Amino acid sequence: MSTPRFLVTQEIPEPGPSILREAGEVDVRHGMSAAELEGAVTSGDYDVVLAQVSDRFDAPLLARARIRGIANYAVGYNNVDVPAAAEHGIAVGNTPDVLDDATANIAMLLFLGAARRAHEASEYLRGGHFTGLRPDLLVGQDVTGATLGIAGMGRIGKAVARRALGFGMRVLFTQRPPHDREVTREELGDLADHVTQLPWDELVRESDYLSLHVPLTESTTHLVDADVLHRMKSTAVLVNTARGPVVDEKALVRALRDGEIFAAGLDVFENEPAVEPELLELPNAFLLPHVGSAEAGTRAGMARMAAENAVAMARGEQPPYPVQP
Ligand code: 8YV
Repeated sequence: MSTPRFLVTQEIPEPGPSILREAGEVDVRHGMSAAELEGAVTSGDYDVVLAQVSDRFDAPLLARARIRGIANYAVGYNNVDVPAAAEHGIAVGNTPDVLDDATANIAMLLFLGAARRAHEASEYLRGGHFTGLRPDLLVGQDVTGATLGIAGMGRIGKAVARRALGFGMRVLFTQRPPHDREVTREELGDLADHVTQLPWDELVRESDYLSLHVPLTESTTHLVDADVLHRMKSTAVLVNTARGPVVDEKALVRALRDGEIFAAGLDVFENEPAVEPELLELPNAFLLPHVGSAEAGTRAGMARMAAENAVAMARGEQPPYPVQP
Protein backbone atom coordinates (compact mmCIF):
# COMPACT_ATOMS: atom_id res chain seq x y z
CA MET A 1 0.00 0.00 0.00
CA SER A 2 1.35 3.45 -0.88
CA THR A 3 1.92 6.02 1.89
CA PRO A 4 -1.39 7.67 2.89
CA ARG A 5 -1.65 11.37 2.14
CA PHE A 6 -3.72 13.60 4.37
CA LEU A 7 -5.02 17.07 3.60
CA VAL A 8 -5.65 19.07 6.79
CA THR A 9 -7.63 22.26 6.15
CA GLN A 10 -6.76 23.94 9.47
CA GLU A 11 -4.04 23.30 12.02
CA ILE A 12 -5.38 20.99 14.75
CA PRO A 13 -3.84 20.36 18.20
CA GLU A 14 -1.87 17.34 19.34
CA PRO A 15 -2.17 14.40 19.30
CA GLY A 16 -3.81 14.90 15.86
CA PRO A 17 -0.69 15.87 13.86
CA SER A 18 1.46 13.14 15.46
CA ILE A 19 -1.11 10.42 14.72
CA LEU A 20 -1.34 11.55 11.09
CA ARG A 21 2.44 11.93 10.60
CA GLU A 22 3.06 8.49 11.98
CA ALA A 23 0.70 7.03 9.39
CA GLY A 24 1.56 9.07 6.33
CA GLU A 25 2.25 12.45 4.72
CA VAL A 26 0.45 15.51 6.00
CA ASP A 27 -0.29 18.67 4.09
CA VAL A 28 -1.77 21.52 6.16
CA ARG A 29 -3.34 24.09 3.85
CA HIS A 30 -4.94 26.72 6.00
CA GLY A 31 -7.46 29.19 4.54
CA MET A 32 -8.22 27.44 1.24
CA SER A 33 -11.00 28.95 -0.87
CA ALA A 34 -13.86 26.68 -2.00
CA ALA A 35 -12.20 26.48 -5.44
CA GLU A 36 -8.86 25.50 -3.91
CA LEU A 37 -10.54 22.84 -1.76
CA GLU A 38 -12.28 21.49 -4.85
CA GLY A 39 -8.97 21.43 -6.75
CA ALA A 40 -7.26 19.55 -3.91
CA VAL A 41 -10.09 17.05 -3.42
CA THR A 42 -10.33 16.20 -7.13
CA SER A 43 -6.57 16.16 -7.80
CA GLY A 44 -5.93 12.61 -6.64
CA ASP A 45 -3.13 13.96 -4.42
CA TYR A 46 -4.87 13.09 -1.14
CA ASP A 47 -6.51 10.03 0.38
CA VAL A 48 -8.39 11.73 3.20
CA VAL A 49 -9.36 15.28 4.14
CA LEU A 50 -9.34 16.23 7.81
CA ALA A 51 -11.97 18.92 7.49
CA GLN A 52 -13.69 21.70 9.40
CA VAL A 53 -17.43 22.31 9.39
CA SER A 54 -16.79 25.37 7.22
CA ASP A 55 -15.50 23.10 4.39
CA ARG A 56 -18.40 22.24 2.12
CA PHE A 57 -18.62 18.84 0.41
CA ASP A 58 -21.78 18.93 -1.69
CA ALA A 59 -23.02 16.29 -4.15
CA PRO A 60 -21.37 17.73 -7.32
CA LEU A 61 -18.00 17.96 -5.57
CA LEU A 62 -18.32 14.46 -4.08
CA ALA A 63 -19.13 13.06 -7.53
CA ARG A 64 -15.75 14.32 -8.79
CA ALA A 65 -13.77 13.77 -5.58
CA ARG A 66 -10.83 11.38 -5.62
CA ILE A 67 -10.58 10.73 -1.88
CA ARG A 68 -11.43 7.83 0.42
CA GLY A 69 -12.76 9.78 3.32
CA ILE A 70 -13.67 13.00 5.11
CA ALA A 71 -12.77 13.15 8.81
CA ASN A 72 -14.68 16.12 10.22
CA TYR A 73 -13.06 17.90 13.15
CA ALA A 74 -16.53 18.39 14.66
CA VAL A 75 -19.53 16.47 15.87
CA GLY A 76 -21.75 18.28 13.31
CA TYR A 77 -21.54 17.17 9.68
CA ASN A 78 -24.07 19.37 7.90
CA ASN A 79 -21.15 20.48 5.68
CA VAL A 80 -21.11 17.04 4.02
CA ASP A 81 -23.81 15.52 1.83
CA VAL A 82 -23.55 12.15 3.57
CA PRO A 83 -25.80 10.15 1.18
CA ALA A 84 -23.79 11.48 -1.80
CA ALA A 85 -20.54 10.54 -0.06
CA ALA A 86 -21.85 7.01 0.56
CA GLU A 87 -22.90 6.75 -3.08
CA HIS A 88 -19.32 7.47 -4.15
CA GLY A 89 -17.72 5.21 -1.54
CA ILE A 90 -16.37 8.11 0.53
CA ALA A 91 -16.38 7.47 4.30
CA VAL A 92 -17.43 10.29 6.65
CA GLY A 93 -16.48 10.51 10.32
CA ASN A 94 -17.08 12.95 13.18
CA THR A 95 -16.14 13.51 16.84
CA PRO A 96 -19.18 12.70 19.02
CA ASP A 97 -19.39 12.67 22.85
CA VAL A 98 -16.05 14.30 23.57
CA LEU A 99 -17.40 17.84 23.22
CA ASP A 100 -20.76 17.43 24.99
CA ASP A 101 -19.60 18.97 28.27
CA ALA A 102 -17.69 21.84 26.66
CA THR A 103 -20.70 22.76 24.52
CA ALA A 104 -23.08 22.49 27.48
CA ASN A 105 -20.70 24.72 29.44
CA ILE A 106 -20.81 27.38 26.73
CA ALA A 107 -24.63 27.13 26.64
CA MET A 108 -24.69 27.89 30.38
CA LEU A 109 -22.30 30.78 29.88
CA LEU A 110 -24.59 32.17 27.17
CA PHE A 111 -27.70 31.79 29.33
CA LEU A 112 -26.14 33.48 32.29
CA GLY A 113 -24.39 36.10 30.20
CA ALA A 114 -27.56 37.01 28.32
CA ALA A 115 -29.87 36.83 31.35
CA ARG A 116 -27.54 38.80 33.62
CA ARG A 117 -26.47 41.26 30.92
CA ALA A 118 -22.78 40.37 31.19
CA HIS A 119 -21.79 42.09 27.96
CA GLU A 120 -23.55 45.35 28.89
CA ALA A 121 -22.18 45.19 32.42
CA SER A 122 -18.63 44.69 31.23
CA GLU A 123 -18.89 47.55 28.72
CA TYR A 124 -20.38 49.77 31.41
CA LEU A 125 -17.50 49.13 33.76
CA ARG A 126 -14.77 49.42 31.11
CA GLY A 127 -16.41 52.62 29.85
CA GLY A 128 -15.80 54.20 33.27
CA HIS A 129 -19.52 54.49 34.11
CA PHE A 130 -19.42 52.62 37.41
CA THR A 131 -19.66 55.36 39.95
CA GLY A 132 -21.48 53.45 42.68
CA LEU A 133 -24.12 50.84 43.49
CA ARG A 134 -27.66 51.49 42.30
CA PRO A 135 -30.68 49.24 42.90
CA ASP A 136 -31.73 49.59 39.27
CA LEU A 137 -28.30 48.96 37.79
CA LEU A 138 -28.25 46.30 35.06
CA VAL A 139 -31.07 44.19 36.44
CA GLY A 140 -31.50 40.95 34.49
CA GLN A 141 -33.74 37.88 34.50
CA ASP A 142 -33.96 35.26 37.24
CA VAL A 143 -32.33 31.91 36.51
CA THR A 144 -33.12 29.77 39.58
CA GLY A 145 -36.77 28.78 39.48
CA ALA A 146 -37.09 29.66 35.81
CA THR A 147 -38.12 27.20 33.10
CA LEU A 148 -35.61 25.98 30.56
CA GLY A 149 -36.88 24.55 27.27
CA ILE A 150 -34.44 22.29 25.47
CA ALA A 151 -34.97 21.79 21.74
CA GLY A 152 -33.20 18.51 20.96
CA MET A 153 -32.57 16.18 23.90
CA GLY A 154 -29.52 14.40 22.51
CA ARG A 155 -26.15 14.11 24.23
CA ILE A 156 -25.56 17.87 24.45
CA GLY A 157 -29.19 18.64 25.35
CA LYS A 158 -28.93 16.19 28.25
CA ALA A 159 -25.66 17.70 29.46
CA VAL A 160 -27.37 21.12 29.48
CA ALA A 161 -30.39 19.66 31.35
CA ARG A 162 -28.13 18.31 34.13
CA ARG A 163 -26.46 21.67 34.56
CA ALA A 164 -29.78 23.53 34.55
CA LEU A 165 -31.18 21.22 37.25
CA GLY A 166 -28.13 22.15 39.31
CA PHE A 167 -29.15 25.79 38.91
CA GLY A 168 -32.62 24.97 40.27
CA MET A 169 -34.39 25.33 36.92
CA ARG A 170 -37.46 23.42 35.73
CA VAL A 171 -36.49 21.53 32.57
CA LEU A 172 -38.84 20.86 29.66
CA PHE A 173 -37.86 19.53 26.27
CA THR A 174 -38.93 18.65 22.77
CA GLN A 175 -36.86 15.78 21.44
CA ARG A 176 -37.00 16.46 17.76
CA PRO A 177 -38.73 19.71 16.86
CA PRO A 178 -40.80 20.69 15.04
CA HIS A 179 -42.35 17.18 14.76
CA ASP A 180 -41.64 15.34 17.95
CA ARG A 181 -41.45 11.66 18.76
CA GLU A 182 -41.97 10.33 22.27
CA VAL A 183 -38.87 9.62 24.30
CA THR A 184 -38.72 6.61 26.61
CA ARG A 185 -37.56 6.65 30.23
CA GLU A 186 -34.65 4.42 29.20
CA GLU A 187 -33.49 7.01 26.70
CA LEU A 188 -33.68 9.72 29.35
CA GLY A 189 -31.73 7.60 31.86
CA ASP A 190 -30.84 9.57 35.02
CA LEU A 191 -32.99 12.50 33.79
CA ALA A 192 -36.24 10.49 33.52
CA ASP A 193 -37.75 11.78 36.78
CA HIS A 194 -36.55 15.35 36.34
CA VAL A 195 -37.53 16.51 32.85
CA THR A 196 -40.83 16.76 30.98
CA GLN A 197 -41.42 16.33 27.26
CA LEU A 198 -43.74 18.83 25.54
CA PRO A 199 -44.78 19.49 21.94
CA TRP A 200 -42.69 22.21 20.26
CA ASP A 201 -45.49 24.83 20.32
CA GLU A 202 -45.93 24.45 24.06
CA LEU A 203 -42.20 24.45 24.69
CA VAL A 204 -41.93 27.79 22.88
CA ARG A 205 -44.75 29.25 24.97
CA GLU A 206 -43.62 27.89 28.35
CA SER A 207 -39.87 28.55 28.23
CA ASP A 208 -38.12 31.37 30.06
CA TYR A 209 -34.95 30.09 28.41
CA LEU A 210 -34.99 28.25 25.09
CA SER A 211 -31.79 26.40 24.22
CA LEU A 212 -31.22 24.85 20.78
CA HIS A 213 -29.45 21.49 20.44
CA VAL A 214 -30.71 20.15 17.11
CA PRO A 215 -28.62 19.22 14.08
CA LEU A 216 -29.05 21.44 11.03
CA THR A 217 -31.37 19.69 8.57
CA GLU A 218 -34.09 20.80 6.18
CA SER A 219 -36.69 20.60 8.96
CA THR A 220 -34.64 22.55 11.50
CA THR A 221 -33.60 25.36 9.14
CA HIS A 222 -35.28 28.50 10.54
CA LEU A 223 -36.92 26.40 13.24
CA VAL A 224 -36.90 29.64 15.23
CA ASP A 225 -38.50 32.12 12.85
CA ALA A 226 -40.48 35.36 13.31
CA ASP A 227 -43.59 33.43 14.31
CA VAL A 228 -41.79 31.40 17.01
CA LEU A 229 -40.07 34.51 18.36
CA HIS A 230 -43.43 36.24 18.50
CA ARG A 231 -44.88 33.39 20.56
CA MET A 232 -42.01 33.37 23.09
CA LYS A 233 -42.35 35.25 26.38
CA SER A 234 -41.22 38.87 26.27
CA THR A 235 -38.91 38.01 29.19
CA ALA A 236 -37.43 34.97 27.42
CA VAL A 237 -33.81 34.32 26.52
CA LEU A 238 -32.88 32.35 23.38
CA VAL A 239 -29.60 30.40 23.35
CA ASN A 240 -28.07 28.88 20.21
CA THR A 241 -24.97 26.69 20.37
CA ALA A 242 -26.15 24.40 17.54
CA ARG A 243 -26.02 25.88 14.05
CA GLY A 244 -26.73 29.44 12.93
CA PRO A 245 -29.36 28.69 10.27
CA VAL A 246 -31.61 27.07 12.92
CA VAL A 247 -32.54 30.69 13.74
CA ASP A 248 -33.76 33.28 11.25
CA GLU A 249 -31.15 35.88 12.17
CA LYS A 250 -32.98 38.83 10.60
CA ALA A 251 -36.17 37.94 12.49
CA LEU A 252 -34.13 37.62 15.68
CA VAL A 253 -32.69 41.10 15.21
CA ARG A 254 -36.23 42.49 14.94
CA ALA A 255 -37.43 40.52 17.98
CA LEU A 256 -34.51 41.71 20.12
CA ARG A 257 -34.86 45.28 18.94
CA ASP A 258 -38.64 45.39 19.47
CA GLY A 259 -38.54 43.68 22.88
CA GLU A 260 -40.39 40.56 21.71
CA ILE A 261 -37.85 38.59 23.74
CA PHE A 262 -35.50 39.80 26.47
CA ALA A 263 -32.14 38.65 25.11
CA ALA A 264 -30.23 36.11 23.04
CA GLY A 265 -26.97 34.27 23.63
CA LEU A 266 -25.43 33.04 20.38
CA ASP A 267 -22.29 31.05 19.61
CA VAL A 268 -23.25 30.35 15.98
CA PHE A 269 -24.54 32.53 13.11
CA GLU A 270 -26.56 32.07 9.99
CA ASN A 271 -23.81 33.12 7.56
CA GLU A 272 -20.73 32.46 9.62
CA PRO A 273 -18.28 34.13 9.97
CA ALA A 274 -20.48 37.06 8.87
CA VAL A 275 -22.91 38.32 11.51
CA GLU A 276 -25.97 40.51 10.89
CA PRO A 277 -24.50 44.01 11.43
CA GLU A 278 -27.50 45.10 13.51
CA LEU A 279 -27.02 42.19 15.87
CA LEU A 280 -23.59 43.56 16.75
CA GLU A 281 -25.21 46.82 17.84
CA LEU A 282 -27.85 45.30 20.11
CA PRO A 283 -27.02 45.38 23.84
CA ASN A 284 -29.27 42.38 24.52
CA ALA A 285 -27.35 40.09 22.15
CA PHE A 286 -24.55 38.24 23.94
CA LEU A 287 -22.34 36.92 21.15
CA LEU A 288 -19.42 34.50 20.91
CA PRO A 289 -17.43 33.43 17.81
CA HIS A 290 -18.31 29.68 17.58
CA VAL A 291 -16.20 28.60 20.54
CA GLY A 292 -18.55 25.91 21.88
CA SER A 293 -15.92 23.17 21.90
CA ALA A 294 -12.94 25.44 22.61
CA GLU A 295 -11.63 23.84 25.79
CA ALA A 296 -8.05 22.55 25.55
CA GLY A 297 -8.73 18.95 26.59
CA THR A 298 -11.87 18.78 24.46
CA ARG A 299 -10.04 20.00 21.38
CA ALA A 300 -7.24 17.46 21.98
CA GLY A 301 -9.88 14.72 22.19
CA MET A 302 -11.50 15.91 18.96
CA ALA A 303 -8.09 15.98 17.26
CA ARG A 304 -7.35 12.42 18.33
CA MET A 305 -10.72 11.13 17.10
CA ALA A 306 -10.55 12.96 13.77
CA ALA A 307 -6.98 11.75 13.17
CA GLU A 308 -7.87 8.14 14.06
CA ASN A 309 -10.81 8.36 11.67
CA ALA A 310 -8.55 9.74 8.94
CA VAL A 311 -5.92 7.02 9.37
CA ALA A 312 -8.50 4.21 9.25
CA MET A 313 -10.15 5.71 6.15
CA ALA A 314 -6.81 6.06 4.37
CA ARG A 315 -6.16 2.35 5.02
CA GLY A 316 -9.57 1.46 3.63
CA GLU A 317 -10.77 0.37 7.08
CA GLN A 318 -14.03 1.24 8.83
CA PRO A 319 -13.40 4.52 10.78
CA PRO A 320 -13.82 4.17 14.57
CA TYR A 321 -16.23 7.15 14.69
CA PRO A 322 -18.37 7.08 11.55
CA VAL A 323 -21.25 9.57 11.31
CA GLN A 324 -24.58 8.09 12.40
CA PRO A 325 -27.23 10.05 10.49
C1 8YV B 1 -16.46 23.19 15.60
C2 8YV B 1 -18.77 22.34 16.03
O1 8YV B 1 -16.31 22.16 14.73
O2 8YV B 1 -18.36 20.09 16.59
C3 8YV B 1 -19.07 20.89 15.99
O3 8YV B 1 -20.06 20.51 15.33
O4 8YV B 1 -19.51 23.12 15.55
C4 8YV B 1 -17.52 22.85 16.65
O5 8YV B 1 -17.02 22.04 17.62
C5 8YV B 1 -15.17 23.51 16.27
O6 8YV B 1 -15.23 24.82 16.59
C6 8YV B 1 -13.93 23.13 15.53
O7 8YV B 1 -13.62 24.04 14.52
